Amino acid sequence: MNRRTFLALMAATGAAGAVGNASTAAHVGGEELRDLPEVSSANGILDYELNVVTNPLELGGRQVTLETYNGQLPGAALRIRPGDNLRILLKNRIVPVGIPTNDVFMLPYCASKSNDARYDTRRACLHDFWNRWERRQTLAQEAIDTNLHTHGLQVSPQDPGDNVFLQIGPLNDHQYSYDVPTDQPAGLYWYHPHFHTATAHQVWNGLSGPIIVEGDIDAVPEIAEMRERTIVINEMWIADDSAEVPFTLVAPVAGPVPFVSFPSVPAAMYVPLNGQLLPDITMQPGEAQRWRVVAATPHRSIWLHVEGHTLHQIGTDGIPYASPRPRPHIMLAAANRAEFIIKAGEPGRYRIYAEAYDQGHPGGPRPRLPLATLVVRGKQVNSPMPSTLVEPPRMPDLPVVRRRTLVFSGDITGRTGMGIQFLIDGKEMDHERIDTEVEAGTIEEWTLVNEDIFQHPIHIHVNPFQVVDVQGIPPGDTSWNTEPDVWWDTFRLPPFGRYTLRMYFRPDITGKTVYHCHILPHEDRGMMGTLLIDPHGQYPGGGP
Ligand SMILES: [Cu+2]
Repeated sequence: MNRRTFLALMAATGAAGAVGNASTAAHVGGEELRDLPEVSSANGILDYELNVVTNPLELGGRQVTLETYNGQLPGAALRIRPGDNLRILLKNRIVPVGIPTNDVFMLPYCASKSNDARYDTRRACLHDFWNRWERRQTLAQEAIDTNLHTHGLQVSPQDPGDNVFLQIGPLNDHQYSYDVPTDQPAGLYWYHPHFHTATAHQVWNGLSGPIIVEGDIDAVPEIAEMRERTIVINEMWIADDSAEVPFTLVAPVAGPVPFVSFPSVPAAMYVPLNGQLLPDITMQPGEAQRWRVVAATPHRSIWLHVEGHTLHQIGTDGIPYASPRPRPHIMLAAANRAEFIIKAGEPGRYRIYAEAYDQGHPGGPRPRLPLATLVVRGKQVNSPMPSTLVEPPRMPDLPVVRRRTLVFSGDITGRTGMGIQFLIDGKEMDHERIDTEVEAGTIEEWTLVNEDIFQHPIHIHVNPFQVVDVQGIPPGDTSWNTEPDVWWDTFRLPPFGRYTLRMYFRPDITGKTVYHCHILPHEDRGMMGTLLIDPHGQYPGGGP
């Protein structure tokens, strides 16, 4: 085993922090958690350029090559206020690496199908290749096309806003302009690529960054006094040999690296915080800090624990609470955010970790994963804790105009001949189709039914929702928050379970958008549907 493989294994198993030999693990663990670079709006405008560039980086002492925003892992924090105009010029400068050149041509594609009975003639194979090209499903397109999603911002899904149907090819630019509403709740949101079929690959590269909306909760006196940390948890799948994210199809397996690739590529999973493996987070005894955490993970649920400490949660998915809610641990499924106050106890070192968790993955429970160390030392202080926060958004007092049922299912056996599939109402994503049509200014209740063994964290764009009923939580699983007044933009479906959500489609935002599983390999393999929000009085509009 060479040193790099050893480090990768240590990172993958999360054991790096336990390695005592400093010369082996000099760069893994023990650095103080850094603050991300920030850019802030001024006079109601934040104008920023995001270059999606492929460049070398160091991760845990290892040289890797990643797709990044402006060369950073993760991207800079964008700090805005309700009512701002957020302008982002996205420039696609991805250089496809790690992809054998002949993979982009169709003859090798067909040669690789020579044992497949469905491709008995060259013509059938070329036809299939053309269909995949048109459906934007080839490896080449996964490599080089991108776009941007502002996750959780209640902004228009129409150009020049949060249009996730855009396909921004190599060397192309797109000017986004998001009008953030004046009633956007103050909290943590995030940005990441959303080009269907490419999303998992790009987020495995670590392409992500936080969006902080400042507002009323920042004026709570005790909170205004606190040291604030924004923590982005990435989950990165990096090949041993190339030190890049592999360009391959994946299937779920057991072990710390929960995927196998076709063709098989030995790889490791890294779960850095703000780009650092196993950093230290230092606090004084009795000091309270405000932590904002985003699970920018394409797959893993982060069941966050801080040894010996209570997490006083003040918001979920960017939306603040009326008062802090003390919790022994907080579950962050892929894409969830949690904001909480942590008050340091006695001097010492405390483990920060994702507890082992069974998220329905066919490879079995995900093992416990060390994330960081809380280091409490220095002069004793006694930071005051707030007892009340802000007035949270309220569900309008309107009748439920429509109830719907959506069925989520999966097939990893390949028995349908279509490979691994993840479906909603029996269908794969088709961006030309309208799956669900609603009217702005109304309230609906959707019951999401899971016919699959996976948990599926379902994200709905534009409008947050409340969960009124959950069925099928696995016995003894204490990770679920079913408080009916919490607002979510992403909520997990239990395996073979269901939940009912209530959603208000805000009247001022219309257009075509999506809902999907935020386990990104599931999304890329079809588990996404389109949502058309019609203007008030024009329902049903019929068609795109
Ligand atoms: Cu899923």
